[in-house]
Amino acid sequence: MSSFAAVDLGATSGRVVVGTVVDGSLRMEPVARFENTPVRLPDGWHTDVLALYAAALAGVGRASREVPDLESLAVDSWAVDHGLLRGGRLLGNPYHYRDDRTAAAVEDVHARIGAAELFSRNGLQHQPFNTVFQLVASARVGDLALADRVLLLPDLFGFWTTGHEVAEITNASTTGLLPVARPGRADDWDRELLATLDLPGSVLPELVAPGTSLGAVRDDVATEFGISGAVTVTAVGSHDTASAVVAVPLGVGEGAGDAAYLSCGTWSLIGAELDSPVLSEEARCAEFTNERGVDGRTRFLKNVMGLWLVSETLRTWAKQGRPADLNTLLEQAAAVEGPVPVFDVNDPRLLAPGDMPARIAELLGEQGDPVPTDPALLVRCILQSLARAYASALHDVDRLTGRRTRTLHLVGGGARNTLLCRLTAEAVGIDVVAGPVEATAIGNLLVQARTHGLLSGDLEALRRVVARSFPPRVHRAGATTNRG
Ligand code: LFR
Repeated sequence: MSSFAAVDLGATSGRVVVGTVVDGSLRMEPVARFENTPVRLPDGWHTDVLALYAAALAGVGRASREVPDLESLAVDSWAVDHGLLRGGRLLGNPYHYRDDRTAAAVEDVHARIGAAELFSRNGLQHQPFNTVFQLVASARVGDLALADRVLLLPDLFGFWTTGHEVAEITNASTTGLLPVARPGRADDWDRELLATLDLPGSVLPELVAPGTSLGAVRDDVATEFGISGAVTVTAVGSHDTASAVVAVPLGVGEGAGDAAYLSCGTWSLIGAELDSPVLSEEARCAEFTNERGVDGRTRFLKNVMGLWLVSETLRTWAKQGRPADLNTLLEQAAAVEGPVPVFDVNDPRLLAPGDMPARIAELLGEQGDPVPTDPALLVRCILQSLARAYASALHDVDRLTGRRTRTLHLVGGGARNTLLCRLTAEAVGIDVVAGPVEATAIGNLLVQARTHGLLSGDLEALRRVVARSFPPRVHRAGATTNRG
């Protein structure tokens, strides 16, 4: 019975999860969990990629010893971040996307190509951290000229473990340097855009689709981490959101066009799965993105700031010597009665690491609202503000696509947050179907299992496996029930 290891790198932690298909259901077992803490150096915020690699591979080694028939591993992570390499050597610790070094690069890029034209080429929501801006920032300080290769983080792991340099296409679509999908046109990097921005196209590797086998784990890696020599590395939807969307039970028991998703973790990605991108001026102005999904689908969605607002608030309190327990706060926040002030969670001032309560207080102050001093009240204010943003984004999804959403699937860590699910159901006014919590790891495992012949069929077939294996919890505006 073959097993697969998903290495899922998240904003605050990474994990290795082993999955097996038994009687058409997916069984999962966590084997390792490790911290991911961005490190602030004098030149900015960085990801400690070597620590992540060592912890992830140690986890795969453990899986390989405990599960003798481990067939493959696959890595997914957050998007846009990358390593610069020369002659196969990593040139430095990758910057973290929350670092604000790209401000001047955004201006440089827009001086050469207007925001509307950029959107018409790459279909992406403007984010100052999109790889295109990061690369221009690296070029400005001379770093890019030292590199002969740029690898997004999961592809960097793929290179270190197999020796093959590729760019998996779902994650490549978040760089800003890949043209939107057009029927009948082969996929390639946007060479014209690269030339316009004076970026060397030669640093970008060959594109591969999810479901491509990258080959066996290198002997030296297998020996170092105690991984069986038979284990291979598979490219899946290596953008975590792409893998999460695979595991949304969309269209199971409902009309395909009736459902939207909210992948809710550090970020909240809310949108619909479409056959082709929406490139209207309205979509650009509403800050929607068209990212590539697995099997050529389009992830039409909006990035909403997400539970980062809560985690960074807790981190701030801990640094100030006032640590708080999230579960207790959520219980207290659920009991809050009466009106709570709300703020714009998408305000760019909330993006960078730092004192989150102070920045929220500033936003509330600007609109003349009282600033909650009680921690539980602040948490309630954040969750209610998120729910309002979800309702507005979902309204835009319908407006921009001409669909009418009747069910919202909420997957990821946020599905565990009953208060958030309830507030979301109240704000959007339709059923919120919560789960699976581990959607990203599940999507990663399902694509591996399909690549290696344990499952077959389209995404709908994979989603039926999800629905069978992980019954969701339904939140209605006034009540919560278990389904399945
Ligand atoms: C979610 C995510 C989002 C991306 C953000 C930054 O984890 O991948 O999709 O916009 O992180 O990379």
